[in-house]
Parts: sequence; C-alpha cells; structure tokens
Amino acid sequence: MRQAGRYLPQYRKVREKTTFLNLCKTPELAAQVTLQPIDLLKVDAAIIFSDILMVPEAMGLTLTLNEKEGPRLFPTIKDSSGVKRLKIPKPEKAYDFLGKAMGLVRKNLNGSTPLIGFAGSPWTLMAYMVEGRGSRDWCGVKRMIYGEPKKAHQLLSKLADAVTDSLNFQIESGAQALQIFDSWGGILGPKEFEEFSLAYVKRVITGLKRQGAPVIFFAKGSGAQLEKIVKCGAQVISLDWTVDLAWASQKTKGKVALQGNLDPCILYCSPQRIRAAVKDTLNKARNSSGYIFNLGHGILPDTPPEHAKFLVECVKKESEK
Ligand code: 1CP
Repeated sequence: MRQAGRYLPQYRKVREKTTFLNLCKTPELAAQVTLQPIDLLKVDAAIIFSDILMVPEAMGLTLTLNEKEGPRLFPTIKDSSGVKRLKIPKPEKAYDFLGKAMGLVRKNLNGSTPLIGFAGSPWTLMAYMVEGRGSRDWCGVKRMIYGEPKKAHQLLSKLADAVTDSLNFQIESGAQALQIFDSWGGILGPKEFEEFSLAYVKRVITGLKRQGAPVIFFAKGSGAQLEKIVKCGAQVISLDWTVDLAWASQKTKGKVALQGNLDPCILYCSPQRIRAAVKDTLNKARNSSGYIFNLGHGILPDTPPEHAKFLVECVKKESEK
C-alpha cells in the first residue's frame, strides 16, 4: 500500500530532481521507483507508480501537488456544466506514459514478480473533484449527493466510464491484477455507500476485459458493509485495521479472498511488536478463502525503511509456519 514513496531515501533522491507529476509522467523514472520496493523490501508484487488523480486530470481538471498541502484539483465540479465539460479520455493518448512505464516494469521483472495496475473508485475520485482536495468532513460532496443526487449520478456515471477505460488500458499494457481504491467510501452511510459508491464499482468491474487478472477492491472504512461488498464482483476484498479479519474470513468464506489489514502505525514500533502484530494478523486470516498480507492503508512518510523491510521478512517467515 503506497510501497513506493517518501519513506524510502532512494525515492526521495529521484523525487528531489523533479515534480511528482513529472515523475509519474516520465516512464523511465516511474518504472525506476516502481521497482525500488521490489529490490529493497522484496515484496511479492509491484504496483505501478502513478496516482488515482491522473484520471480527473485526463478528464480536463488541473492537478497540482505540493509537499505541504497535498494534491489540489481545479476548477472544482459545482454544477451540470462542470460535469458536461469533463472529457472521457482516450486511454492510449491520455495515459501513454503509464502504458510505457508498465511495459518497462514488466520487461525488468521478467516474469519474476506480478505487476498491479490501479484506479480510484468513481466515488473517491468524485469526492476529490467536488472538494478540490482532501477534506476533513467532505461537506461539499455530501451536499451534492443529498441535495442534488441527479447531478452526482451524472458525474459518477462519467467517472465509471473513464475508470473502466483506464483499467482496461492497464490490462492491455501489462497489469496482471487490478486494485480499485475506495479510500473515502467509509464517510458514507450504508444506503449512500450502496447507491453512490458500490453501484459504480460494480459497473466498473462489469466493464473490465480482465483476461484472468483478479480485481482487488479496497474498502477503506467500509468494513460494516462487508456483506454487500462481497457481491461487487471483485475476487479480493482489501480491508483496513478496524475490521477483525477472523470475523471477515467467516463472512466471506467461499466467496472472495481477503487482503489487509495491519495498521501502518505498527511500523513505528520495535521488531518484536511488529512480529507480534504480524502473527496475530496471519492467525486471524487462517480460515479465509485465500489471503494476501498487506497494510490496512498507505505506508506513512516517516516510517523507518528498515522496519518495512523487517515486516516483509517477518510475513514470509511466519506464513511458512
Ligand atoms: O510528494 C510526493 O512524492 C507524493 C506523495 C504521493 C505518492 C508517493 C502521492 C500524492 N501519490 C503517491 C503514489 C500513489 N498514490 C500510489 C503509488 C503506488 C504505490 O502504492 O507504491 C498509489 C497506489 C496511490 C493511490 C492514491 N492516491 C490513493 C488511494 C490509496 C490511499 O492512500 O487511500 C489516494 C487517496 C491518492 C491521493 C493522493 N495522492 C497523493 C497524496 C498525498 C494523496 C492523499 C491526499 C489526501 O487525501 O489528503
């Protein structure tokens, strides 16, 4: 989960010389930082270095990213004319850099490690496009779904098409699994989650030409909706640490595999503490129908890299037992 990033000195070295957007859009550099955690941590999968906000940018919004403020999108979507102005990008053109970076990564990995492609869920992208940035309470986007649901559905429908196209393009470019990040589904009530998030995730998954590639759905903060989420069409459900994996295994047995769900803050602690948390997580997942160890959310920028390395070694050792 954000395994390439600022906590790695090797990433910071590449990033010092260029902007984040330039890094994403220069295939050689994007490939280089994608491969760093494979070499340094020995993780079992590569995830292409990009960002979920590349799709809104390709649809016509301006994306900026500065270190202190995080990403910004403008103009924000306020009304139907804002929705109408959004383009459905032609993936070969809009994400040419991404396709090339994936080609380079696949060539370098030479079959040894699988490559994951990804996108934000339509709902999570809509939240950023209406607010223009990450938000504490997401009032603007909530006002739209409660007050002007028709407008929200117009936007989500367009986003579902753009996300489907982006993921299909990534499959064609070499992705061997796809992950859909619904980072902000958890701010919604159960009914709204189904109507504004899950319905569009289902639509995206239905539109995929997967060619056997499994789909992983990351349901941040939405553990309470697990029974509905199981039916979204994904082969794997990725959970955060607020969900008990033993409970989730029981609910999903025979239906989907699970991924997750260690709190990334564990990585601030001692190796002993990390090992205990890994053992506990693996133990809770032992009755699931397939399991992929992961963090429950993105690795934090001040994580000691040697702790991340220890985590990977520990997971490999403990899961052999
Ligand atoms: O300054 C820097 O160098 C930029 C920091 C950074 C990085 C390393 C951003 C800005 N994005 C990324 C890469 C990234 N983003 C990856 C790379 C692959 C990997 O995992 O190694 C992935 C998969 C993402 C996905 C992403 N971007 C999500 C979904 C997952 C999640 O964390 O919930 C989200 C919500 C974003 C938006 C985003 N991009 C960047 C930041 C700081 C944020 C969060 C902004 C916020 O909500 O406040």
